[in-house]
This record gives sequence, structure tokens and C-alpha cells, in this order.
Amino acid sequence: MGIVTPGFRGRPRSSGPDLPPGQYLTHDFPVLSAGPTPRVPMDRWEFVITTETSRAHRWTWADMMALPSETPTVDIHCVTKWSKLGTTWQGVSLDTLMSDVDTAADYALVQSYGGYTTNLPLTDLLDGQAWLAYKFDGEDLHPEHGGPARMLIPHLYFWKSAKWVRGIQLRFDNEPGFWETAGYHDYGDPWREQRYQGD
Ligand SMILES: Nc1nc2c(c(=O)[nH]1)N[C@H]1C(S)=C(S)[C@@H](COP(=O)(O)O)O[C@H]1N2
Ligand SMILES: [Mo]
Repeated sequence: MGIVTPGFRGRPRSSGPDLPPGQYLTHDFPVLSAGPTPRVPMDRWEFVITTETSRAHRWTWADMMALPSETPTVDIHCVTKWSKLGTTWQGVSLDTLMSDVDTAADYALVQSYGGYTTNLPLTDLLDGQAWLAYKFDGEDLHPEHGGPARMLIPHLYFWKSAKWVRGIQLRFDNEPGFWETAGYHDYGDPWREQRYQGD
């Protein structure tokens, strides 16, 4: 038998929290917006899921507020390399929104008020991985951070979490969104450091 060092766990304790490769920890909440903050009157706000057969499922703000919500606490990772740990949100699970949607599509193109888009596989919106979030830290989501409502898809780089979300188009093809067209990765897994196309 060799000598066993008591308390040895195989990795140094001083390495801090577990961050995806290339990320650093931030405690503030940076704002990253590719354009101006769109303002949508709440009586005209709607969220629409459109299927590959052009069937539209619509929710008004009142419809959305009437749905059961969840309060996920998650880590978020921006491709510009900041990560923020233990953020708490409130919103409606995409599982709830998709429960009556009949689709054979493989991909989702998420669309925002203001024109921003982002693409991902439909499966990444399901099974407790994604929310339409309308509160952050117990307060109404600030307009700069995507209020009244944004996507929250914390297992992918945060550009996939579209702010001011307006709807989701379900598609057979993986149509690239705003940043994906500009060279960012179609999937964007921070743990595999999929920042750019080809990573
Ligand atoms: N509509 C829209 N959603 C967006 C963006 C944007 O410019 N427009 N930026 C994305 C990027 S790159 C990131 S890192 C996060 C930033 O969210 P935050 O401003 O709340 O930190 O929103 C994402 N969602
Ligand atoms: Mo980002």
C-alpha cells in the first residue's frame, strides 16, 4: 500500500467554482444587446409557437401569467467569456408551452421583438432545459435584460437565450439566427467551448 494523503480529492480546492473552459466569473449582470431595447405595449404582447405546418399557438400576457411557473436557479455563460453562477429566475417551462403542440420538426428558430433570432435543436427546449422567463431575482425582468419576457436556456451560451422573445418557429432545417449567420456556433455548448462555427 502506498501513502494516502487524507482529504485528497484529485483536484486542487483552490481552483474555485467549476466554470466552462475559457470563462471567468462575474458578480454583476452585464447587458449585451445587439440593438436598441424594443418596447412592446403589454396589451399587444403575444408569444406564438408556429409549427412546420403553419399552425400557430398563441398566448397573450394574461394567458402566460395564468400558466404554472417554475423558479430555476442556474448558471449562465456568455460567449464573451463571463459566467454568472446561481441566478434565480421565474418563468414558464417550454415543456408546458409545447405540451399541446403537435410537431415533427427537429429545430427551433427563436424570434424576438426587434428582429433578433437564434436557432437550436427542438430537443434542447424540452425536458426541463428551457423557460420563458419574466422575473429575475424575484423582480419583473428589466427591459435591458429582455423584459417583459426572454428565453432562458442556460445549458447553451447565453446568446441562445433570446431577450424580448416573441415566438418560436418550428422547422425541419436548422436555419441560422442572428449571431449564427455572423459565424457563431449553431449549437453553442459552453462545456465543449463551441463559440464559432467549426469549434
Ligand atoms: N433579442 C436579443 N436577445 C439577446 C441578445 C440580443 O442582442 N438581442 N443578446 C444575447 C447575448 S449575446 C447575451 S450574452 C444575452 C445577454 O443577456 P443580458 O443582456 O441580460 O446579460 O442575451 C442574448 N439575447
Ligand atoms: Mo453573449
